[in-house]
Amino acid sequence: MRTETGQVFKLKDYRPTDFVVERIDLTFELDPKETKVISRVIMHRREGVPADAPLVLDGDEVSLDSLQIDGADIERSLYDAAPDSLTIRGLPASGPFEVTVATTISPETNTKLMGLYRTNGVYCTQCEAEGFRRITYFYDRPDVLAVYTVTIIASKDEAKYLLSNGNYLGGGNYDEGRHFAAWFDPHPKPSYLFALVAGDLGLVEDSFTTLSGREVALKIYVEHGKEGRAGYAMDALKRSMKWDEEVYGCEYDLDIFQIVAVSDFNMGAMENKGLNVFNDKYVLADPETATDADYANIEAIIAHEYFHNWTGNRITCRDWFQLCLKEGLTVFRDHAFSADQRSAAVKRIAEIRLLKAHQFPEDAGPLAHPVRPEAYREINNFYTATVYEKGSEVVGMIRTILGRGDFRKGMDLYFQRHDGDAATIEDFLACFAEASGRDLKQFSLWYSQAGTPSVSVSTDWNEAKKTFKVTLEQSLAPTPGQSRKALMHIPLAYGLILPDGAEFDGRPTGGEAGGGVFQLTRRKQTFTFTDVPGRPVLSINRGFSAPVNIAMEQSAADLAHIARHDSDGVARWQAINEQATRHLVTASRLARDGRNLPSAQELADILVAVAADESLEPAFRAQALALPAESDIAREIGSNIDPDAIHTAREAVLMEVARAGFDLFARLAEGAPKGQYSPGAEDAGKRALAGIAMSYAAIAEGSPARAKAAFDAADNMTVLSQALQVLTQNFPAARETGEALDAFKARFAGDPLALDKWYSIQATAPGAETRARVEELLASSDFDRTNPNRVRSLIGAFSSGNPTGFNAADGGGYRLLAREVIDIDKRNPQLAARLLTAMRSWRSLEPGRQEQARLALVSIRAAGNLSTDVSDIVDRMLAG
Ligand code: B3K
Ligand code: ZN
Repeated sequence: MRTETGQVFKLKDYRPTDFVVERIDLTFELDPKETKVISRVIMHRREGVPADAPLVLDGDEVSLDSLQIDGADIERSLYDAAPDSLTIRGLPASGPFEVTVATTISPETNTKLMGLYRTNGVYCTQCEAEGFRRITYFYDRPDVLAVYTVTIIASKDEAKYLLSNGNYLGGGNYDEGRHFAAWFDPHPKPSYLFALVAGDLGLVEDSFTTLSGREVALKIYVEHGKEGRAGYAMDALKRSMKWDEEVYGCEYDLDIFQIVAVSDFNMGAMENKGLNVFNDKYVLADPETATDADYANIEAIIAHEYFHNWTGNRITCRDWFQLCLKEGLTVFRDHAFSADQRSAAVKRIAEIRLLKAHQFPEDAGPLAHPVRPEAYREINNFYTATVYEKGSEVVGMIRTILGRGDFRKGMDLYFQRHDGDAATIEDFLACFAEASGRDLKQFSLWYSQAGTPSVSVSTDWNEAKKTFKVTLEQSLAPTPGQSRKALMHIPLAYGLILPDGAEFDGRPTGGEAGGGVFQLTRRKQTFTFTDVPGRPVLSINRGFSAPVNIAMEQSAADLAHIARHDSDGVARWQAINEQATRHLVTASRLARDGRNLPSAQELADILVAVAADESLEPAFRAQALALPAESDIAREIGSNIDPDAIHTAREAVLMEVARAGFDLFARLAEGAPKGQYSPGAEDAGKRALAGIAMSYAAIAEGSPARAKAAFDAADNMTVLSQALQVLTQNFPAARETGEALDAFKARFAGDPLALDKWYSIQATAPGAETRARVEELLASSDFDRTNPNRVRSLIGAFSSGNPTGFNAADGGGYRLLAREVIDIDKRNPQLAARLLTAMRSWRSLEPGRQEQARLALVSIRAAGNLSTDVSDIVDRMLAG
């Protein structure tokens, strides 16, 4: 294990390398235990660097076999080889030279899934962020761009396909039973984009003709027998390629684009140049095994990785502090793609839900960090909702401030000016400032200040003068390492909805507010509208134009007015969701204090009316019916949280809504499309509405019969897993008899991805008893602890998707997670650290649970021998 040194890397310490890499040739002789890697690097000393400065390359658990300079063995006194670095002295003061480094690595015993490893007999790499240094000694940092040639030699039986980045050069027989292949990638790239895959795989092929007529071969490699499940991914890839040409003018730039699906992968996927490697969960789909949500994820992630070709690969990051430069921007692009392919409003609602569920708690707790962090101990811990999701929101705000035209000009300038660069956030912002003539200095604080700003909103209607005033006041609470905050530039989209439902279109005085957006730049600003014909209702932060918390006393009648009349579908949902949240927060507080719960009749009426409104698209109605999750309610309450009280309150509301709309729900539950399954948004929306209606109807009936019937009749995974979920989570008796669970398990015994759902559904059954079931599943012989998807499906689902089970008052859930994190950390630190972040909001729990959580965290720290990944998370969570 890499020793934890406590070393902190800082943005302000950035400096370029002493040597400039020109090109690299890699040769791999693959072997499960002893893979030989030869790296030949041509480089030269950077101008101005002292002639005695040594070359220091990165390594991680690598050992050196031999080292040559310009083909000659180097004197022993001129280099030091440690597992984590290679230092070479006496290199030429000027002119190019060649460094040849030979290392041996063991893919089979590489359980961290970083560098070169084996999954299901397939050799595969993951190099972002710092995995390349586990293959050979190199300048493993994103600002070192080089042209790569790669030769792979392997046994023909073991590895039919030998793949790397770029275009195929050629290959053939090598020696007894072995063959080789060579690849050349003409686009200079950093080492984190290097990839190699070798194995016996099934292949699905297609092609795409680019805007300028270039024919690109498209290849998706999957496990044998799963070729039939790659069709949707291929289709999503072609749509992505076309979309990027149409919307951004970005064309693909190699002769071939390849995707490999593997079953052991630490994250979703990886955008290696021309050779994306995917968690097979985000490639494989057919109606029988994948849900509508799986299809939507596949579409989004295929697009995301493909879009990285321009935002990430052609223009990469200068250093890892700039991670959001590629991630936030690429998420922004994949969101826009999905919005275009599906319903934009429904897509945006899902994004808002996700942002609030994952990013807001991160920003409010001990792991809060700016979108562009300024320091890290372990970069892998910064692939966060803040960098990705908030990073995307920040790009969205640039578009809101500039308008679509200037935004596009800024993007064009960015592509044109920085193609081939390792760029920074400053470079990015400068393009928009130049293209629009706007000063984005204050706006740039979104990149450096952590925390979710709050905006308090008050309004004042003067009936006599027909004026309407909107006063906005911003604040931002301290976050770790940032006690004082500067004022932000917050673009808040708004609308004034008149009594008759029409929108008032006059402009206010008091600040910039063009295009229906208040530009809040001072602490407090009042915008005054005149000649308003009647008392308007303010719809604020429409479409969630800024990732902020809005504090506003808005009456239920006003929210209902927005929900009915707002021209923006997202704003209508926001108003409905706000009403539901308010009610649930109040009810949860009362439940915590042991008081009677308030009637939810008013809320139920609103939800039932929306559900019944056939002028609205089914997917929207489904979103409106989905009450805020228990974790959403906890986030809104913010402190002294009692998950059991929240659960009780929410269950009571579910029951009231279910009873209020029973007849409607029973009818809607039958509304799933019949016949041939289509994963498209329209049918998916109908299934979503039918699914949630079925769960309400079953709740109202208090009987599992309806869900069991749905389970038995299901002809696709969306309906099947939804039914199993209702049975298992709402009807403990059905869970105990295990009839449906057993049937599901037997049916999908040979299908790990489908079986993951079986684990998750059980792990998220509410109540303290679930922990015992999780322990049982953990102990069963078919639970594979080395497969990240499986681990996440059980331990991850339990700890981040089961508020009452995981937060059981006796602290048993925390102890379970601590024990597993300590164990997993020995093999796969990244996975362990990620699981542990489930506890990031521990300080907002009521005192008893808080103490149990603290003890569990302390026990992890006390375990010793932790990876940098886990100790960084645990230390930050306990700090302060
Ligand atoms: N860039 C990769 C993530 C790499 C994570 C490294 N710990 C996937 C993506 O965001 O597209
Ligand atoms: Zn990405």
